[in-house]
Amino acid sequence: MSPVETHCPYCSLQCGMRLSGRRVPEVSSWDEFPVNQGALCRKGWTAAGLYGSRERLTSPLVRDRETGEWSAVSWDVALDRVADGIRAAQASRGPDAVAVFGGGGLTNEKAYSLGKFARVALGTSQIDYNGRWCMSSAASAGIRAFGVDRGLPFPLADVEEADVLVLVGSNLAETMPPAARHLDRLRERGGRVVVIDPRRTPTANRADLALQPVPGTDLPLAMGVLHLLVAQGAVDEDYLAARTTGWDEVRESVASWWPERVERVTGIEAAEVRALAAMLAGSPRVMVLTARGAEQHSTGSDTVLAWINVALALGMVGKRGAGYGCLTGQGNGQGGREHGQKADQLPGYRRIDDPAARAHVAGVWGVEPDSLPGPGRSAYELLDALGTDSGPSAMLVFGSNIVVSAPNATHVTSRLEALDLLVVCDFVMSETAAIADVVLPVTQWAEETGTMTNLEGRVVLRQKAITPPSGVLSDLDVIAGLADRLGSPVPFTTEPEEVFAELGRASEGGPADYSAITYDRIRDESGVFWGGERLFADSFAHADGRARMLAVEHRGAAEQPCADYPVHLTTGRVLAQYQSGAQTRRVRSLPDDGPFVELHPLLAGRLGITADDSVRISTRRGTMTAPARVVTTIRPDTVFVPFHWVGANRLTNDALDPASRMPEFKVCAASVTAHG
Ligand SMILES: Nc1nc2c(c(=O)[nH]1)N[C@H]1C(S)=C(S)[C@@H](COP(=O)(O)OP(=O)(O)OC[C@H]3O[C@@H](n4cnc5c(=O)[nH]c(N)nc54)[C@H](O)[C@@H]3O)O[C@H]1N2
Ligand SMILES: Nc1nc2c(c(=O)[nH]1)N[C@H]1C(S)=C(S)[C@@H](COP(=O)(O)OP(=O)(O)OC[C@H]3O[C@@H](n4cnc5c(=O)[nH]c(N)nc54)[C@H](O)[C@@H]3O)O[C@H]1N2
Ligand code: SF4
Ligand SMILES: [Mo]
Repeated sequence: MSPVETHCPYCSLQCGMRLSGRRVPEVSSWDEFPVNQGALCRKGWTAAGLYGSRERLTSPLVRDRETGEWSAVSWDVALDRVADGIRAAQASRGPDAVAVFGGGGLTNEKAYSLGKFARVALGTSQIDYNGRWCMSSAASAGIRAFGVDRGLPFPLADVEEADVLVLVGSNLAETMPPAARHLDRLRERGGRVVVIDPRRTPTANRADLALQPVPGTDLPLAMGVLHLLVAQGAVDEDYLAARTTGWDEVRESVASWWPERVERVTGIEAAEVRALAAMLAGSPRVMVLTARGAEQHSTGSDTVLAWINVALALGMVGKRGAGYGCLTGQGNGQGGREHGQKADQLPGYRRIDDPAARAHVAGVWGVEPDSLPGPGRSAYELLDALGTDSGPSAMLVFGSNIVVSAPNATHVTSRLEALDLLVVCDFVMSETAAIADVVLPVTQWAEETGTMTNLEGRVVLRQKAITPPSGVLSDLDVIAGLADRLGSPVPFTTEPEEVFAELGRASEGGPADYSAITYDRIRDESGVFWGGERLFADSFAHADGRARMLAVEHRGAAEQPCADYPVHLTTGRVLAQYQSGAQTRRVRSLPDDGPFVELHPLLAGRLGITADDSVRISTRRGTMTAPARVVTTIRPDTVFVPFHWVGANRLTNDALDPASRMPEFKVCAASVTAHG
């Protein structure tokens, strides 16, 4: 049998790979696929490891609440039980008594079906997903500034053509390693790389200028850079006049951000701020890319707007090898936010409160527009409301391990436990599945077909390569089975290519229009970009074709260090683990060293901590202990904990960005002490 061309089960690069084998796939390279050209990171090479795992779920399970015991049941029994629970909840408290929580790792077909299932079969407004914790701040800023949200509005390889690349809060050498080659090529060409991160990461080791700000201060840094660009006469007035609105207010807003003030707020020396501005001022092609370091803040969307203002002021957006982009994170981080699993959204990136959008989508679905619910709660607000008087009493989870990855996780876990019914679809017993009432075992990655939209807006096809074990069904089967039991007014198809065609019709005419994309075209063209390869060359997506420059203000992190909690805590990723670790912690060939606390020798010395000592770290919300890693690469006032294991999120702050509802994963106030 010839190998199947498909894509990695993990991040938004969606590296192409070939799979052979019948029950356990074997990974080999697919050199012709343009995004990664055969390169994979360690997680990609070992992705098949999950198939040998004894922890694979192959039977529906129900848990006895009294004894905590699990029993294996048939699919009919399990789905009947879920449908009964849904009916009971909705009978007493209305359609919104049932919530749905989706994921940015789901294929477009699943995300679309899930959104339709919630609105049509359940009639609930209460649906949102983990992408709210991923790139929602950049999405909200992109929509406001450009009128459309596509993570990178150009192919990733354009990065190589920049003269200066500014990475704000991205550690791509560890989070999308095959992408790091673009940085190397850019530098070989004589271009320069700037990395802004409180830690000197492997990405920063590839930089010509590495700035280490206090966490949560990327916004005033951008203001300071723009202040200097104005002072130096480096802004492109012709571009601003022809292609933007709002420049006067923005110029005014940066007037008082002189470098010494920036230094006081960000901890970056005034001379370094000047060095950055000078580098940008003289460069024909400047590209700014943000990632979670800049975005996962209660000020995240304004921070992105501040950096977009820098790129616009230099006249860079729409120019090849320049501009602004967000490095989306999850496998389908882009497509997952386009087709309706978001609380305020219908397929095609349409708004659920737009009457024309409701009429179009209802027409495709075969229901009355008035039957569709309105917008629901955002991810964290939804979790926070579970089991309360006004919140849902039942929830279905598809593709998220909330217990590990939600902020203020002890509180969130208690909300999950307060539900009358928690249903989790997964292929392993994740920490969230472990507290569910019903666990439904689903097919994974190489066992099923579906499309993903990568960080460039390129729609790619994951093709089924191996036979699933008996006893599992796909998420699409689960959705259709429940819709049927609940007496849905319209049927749900389980054939991915048919679902994709329907998604195309539902998205037609919307901002993210997939109507011209087919599986065949994806196969023939190495993926298809929605909206075209490069956006913004001539105009932006607002009605007048202009970008909006929006003045923002420095507010700072929601929680500032104080006598009791004197250091900044930030969180993030390591190369060998993925997200909540539900998948990668079960791949035996990947190192699973457990969590750690990264801190500077100056801080460690003051606290009497040496390498590998057990450290207790506490915030207003919780405590964890982990071994110390004493490194000179982090700011002395900041500690870092990876979030792939239970613990980090017991500490994190649930303060939300007012526009995107993104929680402040990347900064809170903590105390650190030697433990035991
Ligand atoms: N190995 C691995 N790769 C992944 C993932 C994974 O779990 N593991 N997940 C995927 C997903 S979903 C995502 S969203 C992406 C995320 O990709 P990245 O955004 O690159 O990853 P993070 O580690 O969350 O954050 C990046 C950096 O932000 C820095 N940082 C912390 N606070 C601040 C701040 O206030 N300002 C600035 N400028 N920087 C700050 C951290 O030190 C960290 O090095 O990775 C994707 N790829
Ligand atoms: N402190 C801190 N917390 C964070 C972050 C941070 O930087 N710091 N980052 C945030 C970000 S950017 C993200 S994206 C989230 C991610 O965090 P999670 O939402 O927990 O994401 P995953 O760990 O990918 O969880 C996916 C779960 O669904 C299962 N799964 C995978 N594919 C499928 C599928 O197709 N169908 C079904 N039914 N199940 C599937 C997996 O086995 C796993 O249990 O974490 C957020 N939490
Ligand atoms: S970079 Fe991302 S998509 Fe590529 S192999 Fe690694 S995890 Fe998979
Ligand atoms: Mo993410």
